[in-house]
Amino acid sequence: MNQEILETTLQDLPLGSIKYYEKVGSTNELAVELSEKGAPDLSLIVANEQTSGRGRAGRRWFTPPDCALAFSLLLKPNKTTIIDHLTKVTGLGALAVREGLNETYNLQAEIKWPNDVLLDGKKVCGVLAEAHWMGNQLQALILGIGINVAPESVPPPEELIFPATCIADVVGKDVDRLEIIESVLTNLIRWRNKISQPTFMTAWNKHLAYRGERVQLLSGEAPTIEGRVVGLDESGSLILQMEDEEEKTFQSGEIHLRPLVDS
Ligand code: BT5
Repeated sequence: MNQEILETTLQDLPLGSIKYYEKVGSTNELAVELSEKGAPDLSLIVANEQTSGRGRAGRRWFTPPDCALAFSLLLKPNKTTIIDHLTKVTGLGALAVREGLNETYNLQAEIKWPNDVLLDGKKVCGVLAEAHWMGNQLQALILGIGINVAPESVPPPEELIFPATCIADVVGKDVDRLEIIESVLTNLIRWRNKISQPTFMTAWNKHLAYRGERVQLLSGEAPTIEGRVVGLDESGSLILQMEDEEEKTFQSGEIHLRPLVDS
C-alpha cells in the first residue's frame, strides 16, 4: 500500500482528502490534528503501522506493519444529521466493516455490541469513535477502525481480553487490504446517509452477536450485570432481559460484553 495506490483505489469515493503514512502513533490522534486545521468532511488517514494505536479507555490496539488496516475518517457534523445520532456512530463503523467483509469475501461477520466485529466468534475488528470539540462546538467525529487482515496482525493471546482472528485465517487465503478498505468506506458513506432512517437500526440489529444468548456486562469497578440479549433500541443501546424477565437498556460508555455459557 502507498499514497498513490490508495488514491487510485478510492478515487470514486467522495473523500475530503486521503493521507497515507507508513508509521504513525495513532491515526485517531492525527485525525484530531487534521480536524484542528479545518480538514473537510470525509478526510481519511490510513497507516501501515501504528506504534500507539488506541482502544477504548486507554487500552492499546495492536497494528504491526503490512498486515492490518488502521484508518480514521473525519465526519463533520454540519454535513449530515449525524449530530443527532452520536450514539450510533460506533455502530456505523461496525456495520460498514461487516458489510465490507460480506461484499468482498462473502463473510458473515457479527457485531459484538458496542464496538467489535467478530468472525467465527473472534474479534477481527475494533471501532473507536471519538469526538473533537472546541468549546461547546463539535468540530468532527473521528471514526477509527482497525481490522486484522493477515495472521501477523493478531496479537498473542496473553495480550487479549477476548479471542482474536484475522480475515486471511477465516478465508483460508491471502486477502487484499485495498479491496477491503474500498468496500468498507463505500458502505460507511452509504450507511452514514441513512443513519437517521429505521433501516440503519434494522441492519445493525440484524447482525448483532449473541441475540437470545446470556451475556455479562462488565464496567470497571461496577458489579457485573447478567442478562439475555434482546436487541438494540432506536439509539443503539443494548436491551437485556434480566433474571426477573424485566427488560433493561444499557448505554455503551465503557461497558464490555462477554458471552455466558447457558447452564
Ligand atoms: C477497540 O477498543 O477495539 C477499538 C480499536 C480501534 C483501533 C483503531 S485503529 C485506527 C484508529 N487509530 C487508533 O489509535 N485506534 C483506532 P477496545 O474495545 O477497548 O479493545 C481493545 C482491546 O482489544 C485491547 O485491550 C486488546 O485486548 C484487544 N486488542 C488489541 N489489539 C487487537 C487486535 N489487533 N485484534 C484483536 N484484539 C486486539
